[in-house]
Amino acid sequence: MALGVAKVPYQTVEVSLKNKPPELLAISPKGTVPVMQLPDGTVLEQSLDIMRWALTQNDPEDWLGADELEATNHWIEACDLTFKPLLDRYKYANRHPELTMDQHRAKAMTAFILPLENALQAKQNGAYRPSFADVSIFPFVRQFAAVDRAWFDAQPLPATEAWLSHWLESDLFAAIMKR
Ligand SMILES: N[C@@H](CCC(=O)N[C@@H](CS)C(=O)NCC(=O)O)C(=O)O
Repeated sequence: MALGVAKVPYQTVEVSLKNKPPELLAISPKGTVPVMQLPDGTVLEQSLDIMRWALTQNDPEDWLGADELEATNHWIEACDLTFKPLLDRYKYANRHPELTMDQHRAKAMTAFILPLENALQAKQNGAYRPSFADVSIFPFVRQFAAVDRAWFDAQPLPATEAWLSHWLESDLFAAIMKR
């Protein structure tokens, strides 16, 4: 989405993660995706680096908004370090039998989703401007919601649900999420 909003031309190469092509491993031995190679050969190995690079080329909607950097970093870090591991345990609960699926989900709710709901509710009363953090985080909240959509929809999370719908229904998401 950052590449899309920045209107940077790029090519995507789909790879099988079960059979990683040598061309991928040659430029990025860690073997995770996404990886971006620039025309000068520079390799960006983290999605956040790809986003930052794209928006440094062109940031028409001011997603990098320097004034909000601290809050942005807080949310991205909380998503990466706290929420993502809990999300994976909830998604693949059978691989993490130390807790039940519901218990994994409850931990993710307390640690991340409820604080996010509070932050989004507070923002609705002030000036709310979509930023880098929103786009970094909503794909993971989308995954969380999708594990048990009926359960998620029944939760009192009005701001989170509106925020998620906003991104999922955006033209930008439709343009990049080609199935
Ligand atoms: N921190 C990395 C995470 C990359 C990552 O874990 N990608 C997953 C797919 S979403 C992957 O490539 N998994 C394959 C593997 O680990 O073998 C980033 O943001 O780019």
